[in-house]
Amino acid sequence: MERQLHTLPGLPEWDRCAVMGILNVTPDSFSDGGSWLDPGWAVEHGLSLVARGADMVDVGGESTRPGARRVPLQEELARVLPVVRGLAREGVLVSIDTMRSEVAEAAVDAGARIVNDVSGGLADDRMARTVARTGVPFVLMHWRGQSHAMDGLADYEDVVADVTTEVERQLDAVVSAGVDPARVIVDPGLGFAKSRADDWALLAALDAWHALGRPLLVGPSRKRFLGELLADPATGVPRPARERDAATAATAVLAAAAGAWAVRVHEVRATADAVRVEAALHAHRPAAGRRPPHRTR
Ligand code: PMM
Repeated sequence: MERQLHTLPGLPEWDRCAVMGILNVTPDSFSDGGSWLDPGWAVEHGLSLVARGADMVDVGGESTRPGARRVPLQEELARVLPVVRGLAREGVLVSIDTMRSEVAEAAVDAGARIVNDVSGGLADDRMARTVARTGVPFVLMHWRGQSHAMDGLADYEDVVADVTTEVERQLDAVVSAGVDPARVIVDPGLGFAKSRADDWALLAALDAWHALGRPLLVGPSRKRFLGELLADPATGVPRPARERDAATAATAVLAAAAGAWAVRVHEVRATADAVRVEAALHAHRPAAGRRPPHRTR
């Protein structure tokens, strides 16, 4: 199948799956919490993500790990704004990872060029109108509820059909609120109100997402389904989060091969290399219908 290239207004067009580096300015994110709370360190880390191959940096000030509680608005603003400003000033393409319209708006004012809302506009009913007003691309992730409750919400008849239908519904809602559909990126929300089996089923069916006609972002990085896959065979203890990067890069390649627009990862170098390998292979593949003749000896 020919690969669809998506043009998002205001963003570069990559001829391969793009890489979004993760920068969590939080004390408690599940794999990098506490590492980048100082704004100076956070900006340095964002620049190092770019140096290692990130096409954009996703700055978040509120952990969404399972069980996490909300942080006050002022705290979230204080965490992210100096970092967004510092990275934008250095020319980095910054995405703001937030469920709050106030944070989205202030971050765009500070230089962010993408709003990434893990609730896809459901957590804050002013989000869609705010995004429409700012005119920046919007990552709309599948979401069923806040982190403290989401593990109890992973109940699906058919996870692929249910998640895509719910994302379509979220998409209709944000478009009715004024968001330009050409600026929406969709995301299945791996690990958010999903069992491990649900995550695998969604990854196995990424091709189905092309029916939505929107670019696809996938966020497998260091998530539980990988930790459990790589659990210690003797004890059954999941592989620690920071030792899941090779599996993350492998998953990113599979997402790229399924036509994902971007992958969101903590450790950028391996994934940035891996998506380039995938793109080179794709470019050298004979066009559909022109299979090389079968050789016999
Ligand atoms: N996952 C996390 C946070 N933000 N945003 C998008 N669009 N997709 C994701 O899968 C996603 C996200 C949780 O991971 P983290 O706490 O390590 O950032």
